[in-house]
Amino acid sequence: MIIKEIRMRRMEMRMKHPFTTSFGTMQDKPFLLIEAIDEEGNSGWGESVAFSYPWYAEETVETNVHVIRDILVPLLIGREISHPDEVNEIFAPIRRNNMAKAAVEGAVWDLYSKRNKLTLAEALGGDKEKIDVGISIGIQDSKEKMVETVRGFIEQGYKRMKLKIKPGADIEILRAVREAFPDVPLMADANSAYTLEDIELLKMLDDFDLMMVEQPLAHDDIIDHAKLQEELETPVCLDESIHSLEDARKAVELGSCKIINVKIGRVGGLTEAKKIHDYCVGKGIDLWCGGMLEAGIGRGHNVALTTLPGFTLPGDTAGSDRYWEEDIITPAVEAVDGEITVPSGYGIGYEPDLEKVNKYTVGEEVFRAEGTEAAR
Ligand code: OSB
Ligand code: MG
Repeated sequence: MIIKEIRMRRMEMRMKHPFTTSFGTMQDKPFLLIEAIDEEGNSGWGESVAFSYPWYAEETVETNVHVIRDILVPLLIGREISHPDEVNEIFAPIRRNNMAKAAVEGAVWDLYSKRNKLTLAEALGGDKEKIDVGISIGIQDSKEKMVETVRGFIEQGYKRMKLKIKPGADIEILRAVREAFPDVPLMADANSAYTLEDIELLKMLDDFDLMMVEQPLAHDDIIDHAKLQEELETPVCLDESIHSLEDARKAVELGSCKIINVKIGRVGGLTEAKKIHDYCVGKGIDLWCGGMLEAGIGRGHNVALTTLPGFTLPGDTAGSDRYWEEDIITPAVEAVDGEITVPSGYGIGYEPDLEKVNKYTVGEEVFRAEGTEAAR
């Protein structure tokens, strides 16, 4: 296939509820949608998961606009591609900027799957018809509020509860939730809010029978996480620290984690995510698919990735209604009793609803291969 045209839309949506982590509170969600169009007029869609502010990772919506427009699009446009894995190779000389790469590569994966009459899950090698999902719950104003919020999501059937924690909002909250729900699968995500100086506090996590603690220490650390894992019964899961197969290999070799949260954007796309998957399956490292508060396109990519067999634990891909009054895809992603049925349509299997996509579009740039007619 030849990528004849790439469209980059700036989107602005607002989540139903604010979401608070150790690094701050988010509700407005500016993001980018990428549409890649081939010589037959087929199109594939990708979503950038970069936020407007670099608190989770160094990329932002604006750095993604620059990198996609000025660097990635020129490398891809007008090129003959036989498989999306080639995009990973074409982008390899560009350092980092993984969310920008993933947005473009994701559009090519969707396009490739549609052209070849495959679901994206099939194209990736996934085999599940349903995926198990949990919920990520932001920091609440009080432990009572957290207990009630958890109760609501248990009633909805989500298969595990992930509580955001930070210094001052950690042990007492986990204790209250564990006492209220002695058997619920529970975990905590610190988004890098602690250091090894907090070791005594972190050891107290072992009292709550947590599935794991996610990214307790610095975003760019795998050494101290290895020291911490030595001291903890609770498995450490890495999120922010893992940007590539090489990062995963080093963390596993050092003993920095027992579990990895794979986010397509953070690792630079589905091809790299698959490489991490294959390596971790060989090493017995459990995986799950993380979330970045995505709208429907990115959510659809997450559903497809989770169908790979190594995604053994419930992920953060909740239903669209957890985030949005209306999503930009049809049908919306629906979680029933903590399960999402993988759609059977080609590509991501959720169609962009162009009326809604247009409603939330605040800008668009169109790039066309030189000397060619626009595909449409
Ligand atoms: O650390 O996994 C994280 C949201 C924004 C930034 C980082 C994280 C999260 C979540 C929410 O945990 C996941 C989701 O519901 O999409
Ligand atoms: Mg996390």
